[in-house]
Amino acid sequence: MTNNKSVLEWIEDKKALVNPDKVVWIDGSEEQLEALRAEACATGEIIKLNQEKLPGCYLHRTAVNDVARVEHRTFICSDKEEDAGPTNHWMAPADAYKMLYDIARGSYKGRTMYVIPYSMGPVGSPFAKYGIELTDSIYVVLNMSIMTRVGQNVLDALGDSDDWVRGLHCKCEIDEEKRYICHFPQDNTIISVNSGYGGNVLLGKKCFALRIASNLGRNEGWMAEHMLILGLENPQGEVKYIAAAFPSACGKTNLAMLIPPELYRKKGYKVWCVGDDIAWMRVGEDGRLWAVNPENGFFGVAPGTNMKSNPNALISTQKGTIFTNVVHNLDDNTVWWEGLDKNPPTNSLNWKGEVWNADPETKGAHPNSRFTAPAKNCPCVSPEFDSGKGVPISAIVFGGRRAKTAPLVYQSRDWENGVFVGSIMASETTAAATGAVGVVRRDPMAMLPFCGYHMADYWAHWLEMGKKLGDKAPKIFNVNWFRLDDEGHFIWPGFGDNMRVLEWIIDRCEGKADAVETPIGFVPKAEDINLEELDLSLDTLKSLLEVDKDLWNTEAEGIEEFYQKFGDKLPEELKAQLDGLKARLK
Ligand code: OXD
Ligand code: MN
Repeated sequence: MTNNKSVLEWIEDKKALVNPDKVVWIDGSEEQLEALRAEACATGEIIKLNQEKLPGCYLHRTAVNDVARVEHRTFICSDKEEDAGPTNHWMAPADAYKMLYDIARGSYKGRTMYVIPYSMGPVGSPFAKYGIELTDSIYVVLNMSIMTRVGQNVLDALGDSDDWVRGLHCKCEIDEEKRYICHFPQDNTIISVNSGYGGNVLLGKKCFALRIASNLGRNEGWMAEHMLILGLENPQGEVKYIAAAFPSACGKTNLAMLIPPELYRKKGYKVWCVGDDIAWMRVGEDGRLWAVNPENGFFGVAPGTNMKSNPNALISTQKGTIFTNVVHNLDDNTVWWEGLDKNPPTNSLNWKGEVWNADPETKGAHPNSRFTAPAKNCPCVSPEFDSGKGVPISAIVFGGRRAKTAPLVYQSRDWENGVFVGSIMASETTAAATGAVGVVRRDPMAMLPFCGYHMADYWAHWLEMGKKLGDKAPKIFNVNWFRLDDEGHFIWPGFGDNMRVLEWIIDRCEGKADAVETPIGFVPKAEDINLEELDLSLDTLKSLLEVDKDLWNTEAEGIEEFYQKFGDKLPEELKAQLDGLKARLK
């Protein structure tokens, strides 16, 4: 399929290491994928679901010890430990290669090596980056074929180039004690052993599109971010794009596929989903920041997804989807998960494949059970989804889950202050849900587990990007949908009503809305957030926009303590931002 020497030599080398019975190149054709699905059904690796109700859909169960990403076994193997920074695990490259090769050696014996050429980003786009993943798992092949663009056209676009990311995945024995997800930024290489779970083995996603790509972006002058991208269309048909970063479990997929409240829909507002997890962003010829979603599908959390919380996500899963670790409804050969509806199937198997029958004492689906769905299935997928030139970003939005401290929305003073706002992003642990203020976990730009180099250098890169963008830089905001009242109830309705906040954000970008200056930035005048057809008083909204100086003084102490981790590497600009905040809080 290719004459590319760097590709052929690397594959020969890895073949000699893992010793497969045969090698199969994935060409991206439907015939080949269909044959692989049949083979995986025959071995029980996947289960074909009811093809009338769920055409093209399958169910897979992982090993019970292999159900989530493993941050404590994820390593950045840069030459110098200092380059991985205090927020990553590090291993010396030579030691890591030796250990991984010892684990991988001979592990494909009796198995097939699948060679997956894939593209992150539309093939041929200036944003696109190519990779090859070797795997001994058909499940990985089928998932990669949904999540990325796979096949011959990728090799054609790559040509003779050596500029591609090497990925080796070996299932081995799924031994937790020997599970490693290692990244070698200096070699553009990823090696993953002893796992079969999505986030650890679909190497295009977190491993390439964030950890390796954040390094590429730093070296090449662009940004790889853990962000959704959405387009907001107004009644005049103009679309403005927003990129937003939230830590896991803060509703990124829901916001990316938001359905505006009826009053907005009637006026002609629409939201378009460009991506729900990752954004690659570059300065365009016009000086603005342009973004693509490098992925081609959604790897979403199933529990809680339903026709109310996110109809667009649920509809996306109704064809061509792989479900992992959900309930198998044996009555009609479909799937179920907690929060889908109120009718758990009484004749069913749980995520482990054990008889479950809607047992109220145990969960049927794993809390991290997933769907892998093609982006094209999404009813609100952006017409620009496949655009090689990307979409221009007007606003960057950070957010987290805070019971009290952060207001519903505020705008940073400028780019530099916005980088500060991103760097101090935090969420509270679930204790917050019961009313107590939970433990604060800092997750700068939602990149804590995904930044492939020293976090302080990453902030310096953000500051550098701001200099390049100058007055064309997107405006930077922070939102918090999760303020609680004294009884521990959410005050803001969230979901589709978040549209009301997005509207203010876009109005601010266009100079159409006023704001009130506070020590942390600019908050809306309460009257400027549209509360029509919403059961929320102006006074309540005012309380949501309050900035409490005592809480922020405590917050400033927490930030100072967090910043100490980064020592001398912390950019002066951020130190100055913290000092500025403290002075304004006096
Ligand atoms: C994800 C995550 O799976 O951020 O996207 O954990
Ligand atoms: Mn994510």
